[in-house]
Amino acid sequence: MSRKAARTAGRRAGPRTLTGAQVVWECLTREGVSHVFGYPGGAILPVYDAMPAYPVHHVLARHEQGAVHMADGFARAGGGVGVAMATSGPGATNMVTGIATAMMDSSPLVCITGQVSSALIGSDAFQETDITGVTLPITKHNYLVTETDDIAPALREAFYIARSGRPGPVLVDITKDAQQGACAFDWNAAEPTPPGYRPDHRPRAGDLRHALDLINGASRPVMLVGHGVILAGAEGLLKAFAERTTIPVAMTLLGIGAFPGSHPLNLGMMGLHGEAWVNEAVQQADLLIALGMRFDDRVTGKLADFAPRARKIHVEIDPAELNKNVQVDVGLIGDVREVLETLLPGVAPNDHSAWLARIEDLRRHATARSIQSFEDDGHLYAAHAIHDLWQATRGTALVVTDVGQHQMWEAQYYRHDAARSLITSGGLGPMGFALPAAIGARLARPDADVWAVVGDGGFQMTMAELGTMVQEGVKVNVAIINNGCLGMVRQLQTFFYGARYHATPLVNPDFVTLASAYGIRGIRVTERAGVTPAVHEAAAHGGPVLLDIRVESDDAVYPMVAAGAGLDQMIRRPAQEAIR
Ligand SMILES: Cc1cc2nc3c(=O)[nH]c(=O)nc-3n(C[C@H](O)[C@H](O)[C@H](O)COP(=O)(O)OP(=O)(O)OC[C@H]3O[C@@H](n4cnc5c(N)ncnc54)[C@H](O)[C@@H]3O)c2cc1C
Ligand SMILES: Cc1ncc(C[n+]2csc(CCOP(=O)(O)OP(=O)(O)O)c2C)c(N)n1
Ligand SMILES: [Mg+2]
Repeated sequence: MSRKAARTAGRRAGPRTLTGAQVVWECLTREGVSHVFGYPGGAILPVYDAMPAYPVHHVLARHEQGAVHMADGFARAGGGVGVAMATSGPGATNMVTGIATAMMDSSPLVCITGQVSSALIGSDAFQETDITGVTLPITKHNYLVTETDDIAPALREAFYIARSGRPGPVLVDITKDAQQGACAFDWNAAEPTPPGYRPDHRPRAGDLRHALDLINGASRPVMLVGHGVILAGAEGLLKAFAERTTIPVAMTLLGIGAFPGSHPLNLGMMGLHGEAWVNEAVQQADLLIALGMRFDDRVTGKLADFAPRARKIHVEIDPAELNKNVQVDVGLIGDVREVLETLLPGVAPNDHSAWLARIEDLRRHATARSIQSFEDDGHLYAAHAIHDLWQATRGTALVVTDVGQHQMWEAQYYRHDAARSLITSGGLGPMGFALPAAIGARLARPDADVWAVVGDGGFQMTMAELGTMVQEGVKVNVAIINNGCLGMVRQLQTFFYGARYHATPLVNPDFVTLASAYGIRGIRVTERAGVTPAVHEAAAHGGPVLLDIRVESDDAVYPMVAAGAGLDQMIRRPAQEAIR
């Protein structure tokens, strides 16, 4: 069915008789879904069989984990809801890592699984897994649908819940007999009315006044900006707020891009691998204004020592996050965009030049220890490779990272000016995220220059998705930061386990040859001078390009706050002489 025909069908009055499988696609079409990422099997086959009549493009992943990460990357890049689909049993259980990833990072997904027929439920039938039971703690909500009539209400509610309030993944498990049955399809009657679910919160007037008093009276304020600002689309308001108040902005890993990286008020990333001056500023601040971030333990370090001199304001859409980790003076429950809109007229233009000068001093001091200021000693360091990738792409790429050292170096050395230009898994941090999430991101934003920056370990967890990339004709460039080891874990062994490197060295395949097996151009880079030309070659090439960037393995991400230490007790990079 063409898009036009589908729209006409949508306007047709009165209920029509459809199979459950057709209802699934009707609902997806009416929800505006353009792509579904999935993998078929017996229990979901009625749905797949009905698919061709609908204007939705199905992307066949190579593994259901990949399908969910693709849907997640699609949602994070494009701002809509990502949709993934799988069969019962192993198909559904393979989705678990992807669903948990989306849950931890508040990413809106609808995952649809087939289930054995309702008469067989509980009989240990072939490929029967209680997936609603399995995913109960890792979904925002889930449904087991055993009646054809219930499919449309469940799916409409699933989309509503996934995208409203604090976004998150919702799973809809549909038995095979419900897919095969028939019902009178009535879109309007399926309007979502989930009982007890109230995602619309507004802060109290008294709390707003209190917040304004604190903001207007602070002399060493810092804004802590998180993913919620991007989810709310509040970047413009944040910039106006920061510029009017001249309050500097620190970002969480997932908040990167919410405020332009090149803006003079941008401090950079805070946290256990945050920049030294940012953590020091947080610790010295007299006011923290936390916007759409959840005080993750990677951000706070030892809670008892966190920002001891600061009053704290927390703007947050989920009441459960308020005073969960950090006790605050003022909690403003609501959408950060609406809250900033309300606060903006009441904030006084301010001059914090003395405070900004003090932070600038901290920054100058820390920069002397940055690897960027070290002269080239013939080794290729990951930080240099990422810095050069940033320069060669003029900072305009949409970068999707995996998990590990390269992820932290990307956050430190690739400067992001736009929201949704860095996609990374923060809360769960599953290796294998980058390649499939980058495929989803590129499908959501076909004009973006998408780069997957991935470790040699994580790449091998989902590298089969190169097949999806080729089958779909998707141009994602891949930069493998190849240090020959599980770098982030090796780093822990270096510092805390007497440099006993058990189970962290990797024997890798020849990634360039591997790429060629998929018909993908591969380029090996072994010295710093090779990075920029390789990035330019990738940009000029019509299809995807894979760079195997061989970097120094004996390196660590600095600064580093050890587990249980305060945010200002950072292990710093030794001076250049010391590492020679
Ligand atoms: C190896 C590794 C190292 C890491 N090191 C660091 C580090 O050094 N520094 C760091 O910052 N992170 C680090 N992380 C990431 C960290 O674990 C967390 O994922 C991250 O700090 C969470 O950022 P966040 O709170 O902004 O985003 P999320 O976890 O996505 O939380 C967003 C918050 O915003 C709220 N929200 C959503 N929508 C709205 C809205 N419309 N209005 C208001 N509120 C809203 C949500 O309810 C939620 O509380 C690391 C991760 C890994 C894997
Ligand atoms: C699925 C999964 N297993 C284990 C880990 C623990 N872990 C975190 S980082 C890391 C090493 C990653 O190595 P690599 O992908 O090569 O990246 P590097 O740190 O070397 O840049 C490991 C094993 C994880 N995050 N995810
Ligand atoms: Mg590695």
